[in-house]
Amino acid sequence: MKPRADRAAAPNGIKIMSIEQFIDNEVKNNDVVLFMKGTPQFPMCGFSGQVVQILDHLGVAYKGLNVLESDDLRNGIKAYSNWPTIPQLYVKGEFVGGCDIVREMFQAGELQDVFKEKGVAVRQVA
Ligand SMILES: N[C@@H](CCC(=O)N[C@@H](CS)C(=O)NCC(=O)O)C(=O)O
Repeated sequence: MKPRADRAAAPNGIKIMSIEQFIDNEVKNNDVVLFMKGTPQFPMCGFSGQVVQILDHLGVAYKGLNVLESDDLRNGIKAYSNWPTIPQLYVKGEFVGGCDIVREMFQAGELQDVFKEKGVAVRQVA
């Protein structure tokens, strides 16, 4: 773990955001968030890449967060969701699932329904 010089230097009363708070902010302030390995432009794992392909195919705007950049984020999102693996898809603050769930929902047309029900714009409802 990196030394937390920022924490030591923080004046009294100023709280450094915990990883849980960071994740909470991200999933509540962005309609669609994908916790993934790599980036939407350059996925670093086939499972993350599959979810990227599905979201891109549907034309959904989403924020990708790369867990490979932070062990805190990698472990934090597993604890936050109580789900052991990456990728993890959140829609409007709710955990949808990992790669297998997202793929199966997409194939059944259920993922498209989730976006529709939650008012998230999709370019194409296949
Ligand atoms: N069956 C999983 C596949 C994803 C998976 O197995 N991810 C592994 C390898 S990328 C993982 O996150 N392992 C824990 C880790 O790397 O921190 C799903 O549906 O999402």
